[in-house]
Amino acid sequence: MTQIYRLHYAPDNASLVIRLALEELGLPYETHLVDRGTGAQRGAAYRVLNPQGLIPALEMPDGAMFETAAILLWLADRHGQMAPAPGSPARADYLKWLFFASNTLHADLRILFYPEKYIGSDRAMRSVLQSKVQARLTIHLQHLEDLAATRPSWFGAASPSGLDYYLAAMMRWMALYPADSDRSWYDIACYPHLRNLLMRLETRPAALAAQAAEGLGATPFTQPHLAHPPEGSAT
Ligand SMILES: N[C@@H](CCC(=O)N[C@@H](CS)C(=O)NCC(=O)O)C(=O)O
Repeated sequence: MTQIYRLHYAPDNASLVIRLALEELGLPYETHLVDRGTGAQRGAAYRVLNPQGLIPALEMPDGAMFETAAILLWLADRHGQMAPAPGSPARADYLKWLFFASNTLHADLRILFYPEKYIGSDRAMRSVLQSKVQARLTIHLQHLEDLAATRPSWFGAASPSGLDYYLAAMMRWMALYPADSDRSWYDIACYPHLRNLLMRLETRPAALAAQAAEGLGATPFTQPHLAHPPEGSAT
């Protein structure tokens, strides 16, 4: 029986990473818009799927999953693509960097995007926090640039991994958000290996499909513009 997945998404949110993976895997899936304009991610109906009220959630025959990296790993293991297989020599390296992307890089990005959740409404305090987190993100990116230079089989290779798309989306968001803040701390030119990875990814059919579905524009990873989605809103 063909599995039908249902992706609960908002344009240009972390659900983009899962859409890219589903497309790359060639899997059939439905989408359901989580309307951020009305705060639907915090509503009771959505919290049945993800009690944290965060996007994405993926419904599957086994139930609903949340956490971007967990979904990526589950899909890769279930469909035998986009990650080194359990037991293979590269698995340990892949896992440690995937978890780094999720619990450090993405977690720090959340501080940059939602400083009020961490330090309250004082603008000066928010600005200090954001500067500190920008410095951390710069170090994280340099570590990933160094990793890409070693050309592992599961990062920046011909066949994309879940980590590739996860990083591409996060670098897109670094270039764009928060839309009302100074983003000069981020310069893709400082990371030539990562830029090559992003250039290759954005020409893939999976990226083209996501661009069309979420209104991401022609160069969504290397020279991104704010999304103009056919439905819903990014923030
Ligand atoms: N750790 C979560 C983070 C997901 C996340 O930050 N989602 C954002 C959108 S990109 C969200 O739901 N933001 C709405 C909010 O924080 O209220 C994951 O990896 O799935």
